[in-house]
Amino acid sequence: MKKQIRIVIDKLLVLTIILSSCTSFGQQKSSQTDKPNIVIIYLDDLGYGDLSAYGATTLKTPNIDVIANEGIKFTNAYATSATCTPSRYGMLTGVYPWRNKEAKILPGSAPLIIGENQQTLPKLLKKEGYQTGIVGKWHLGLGTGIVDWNKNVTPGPNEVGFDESYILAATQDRVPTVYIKNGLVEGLNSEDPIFVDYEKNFDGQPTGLENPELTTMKWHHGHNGTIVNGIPRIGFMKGGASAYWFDTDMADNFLVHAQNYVKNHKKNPFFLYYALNQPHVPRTPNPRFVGKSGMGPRGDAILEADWCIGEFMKTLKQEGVLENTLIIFSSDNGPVLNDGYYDDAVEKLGNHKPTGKLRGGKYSIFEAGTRVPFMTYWKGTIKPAVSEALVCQIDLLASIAKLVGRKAVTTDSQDFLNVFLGNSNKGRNNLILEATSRTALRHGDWLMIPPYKGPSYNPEVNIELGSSSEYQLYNLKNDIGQNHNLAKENKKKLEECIKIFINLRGK
Ligand code: NG6
Ligand code: CA
Repeated sequence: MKKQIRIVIDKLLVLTIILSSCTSFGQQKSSQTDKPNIVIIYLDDLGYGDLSAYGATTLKTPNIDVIANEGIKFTNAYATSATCTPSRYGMLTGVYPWRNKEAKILPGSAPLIIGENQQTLPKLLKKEGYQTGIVGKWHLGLGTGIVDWNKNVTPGPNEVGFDESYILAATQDRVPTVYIKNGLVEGLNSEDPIFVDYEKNFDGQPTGLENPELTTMKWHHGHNGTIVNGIPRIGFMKGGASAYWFDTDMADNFLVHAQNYVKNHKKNPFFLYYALNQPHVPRTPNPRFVGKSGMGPRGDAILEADWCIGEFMKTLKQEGVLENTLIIFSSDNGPVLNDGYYDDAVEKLGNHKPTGKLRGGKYSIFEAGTRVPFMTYWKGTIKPAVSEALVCQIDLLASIAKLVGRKAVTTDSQDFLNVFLGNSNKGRNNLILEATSRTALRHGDWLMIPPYKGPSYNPEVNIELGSSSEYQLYNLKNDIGQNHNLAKENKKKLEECIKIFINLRGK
């Protein structure tokens, strides 16, 4: 009798295993045929050399490394620009930012620079039935000119394709220092309205310039306006105290919102743009991370971001959508150490090289301005690889359109879905790069920078900007550090690059 029961139990077990493997086969199949969820994880000012997967040794980023090592790690991938606003504009619209003269670092009071009729990545996905959300840094302008922050702030992300938005308006170092949820300042008390001004201060409001004794973080350049949480900001603000964010829990707050977005939308395809605040200034890691990198707040903020991403990935797994989600990881521009506050980023750097082997940094037309970590990850669909293909964040629009069965009408964005999924290594032939209104051409292995007036070096941030009165031509295959200007030696290649550049730039 006992033996018979044993046999029945064994049979049931075998049946369960067969059934469960059928289900997982079914899921596997549907993950490739159904519309996958799409998540863009975007960091702010993370450099090419800041991740252990990209060669950092003193900073360890195990969670981001999983995306790099189990997905495709791109080594020749670019943001469209060396600063935030233009990069984000390029990625979300698929249009080169230098085509829009408003696409430059914006104050927190600037109007929205994406046209309400303009094509955007989330709009395109909505047409295919996607739910769309943004959590984190926006920095593409809000409203049409004069914003009343006490009313619905519109147009904004919700008017250019996002069903749901939970954002910081500009940057963590700019006013207003509040979260905005679907156009409304979160936690605002109508008896204490909020006002923002970028030209002049409000009477009696302390500033970093006049009241340094009230600051806990000291400003180095800029950043001497209204003080919030001891941190002097860019711009002036009064009122709205109940709505102010706590800088040290910003990362946790965005993480929870990103996790909740997944939990609340997992039943149907979703697109989530998770735009983290780290490691942009002011670097305010939660006390849990303070001192963990030995590199001061910049290193600690990167470790905090790595933890957030690990937690976010756990949520995707726990909610059962990891195998049906394409994750794209990147950064909006290259690294900077001192970006306006004394925060030990320079003093405690040690041997760490945020730019890796690249020259320049944030704001620079040299490589470190725009060449950034970039990975694609889709568990069960993308095979681990390293790709040297030349690609740009601007190509996500056309490539994602292809993924969901649409054809994007676009001049600048190119479809490299096969490259992003690891089925091809053939990327772009040409790419125009931008840094603070200057442009350069990447052509194959070559990088050509036309002559530019203006300083070649910014002493405040200690970064070479890449401007020179002469043409510069570098062969990045042999000279990734851009040490040998071949413009005089290789006139033929220079002429070829100038022609292509003029053709693409249209002047
Ligand atoms: C600069 C700020 C810098 C940073 C940057 C925007 C000064 C002196 N410097 O103007 O601190 O906020 O703008 O960074 O104010 S970005 O990553 O959003 O482009
Ligand atoms: Ca940035």
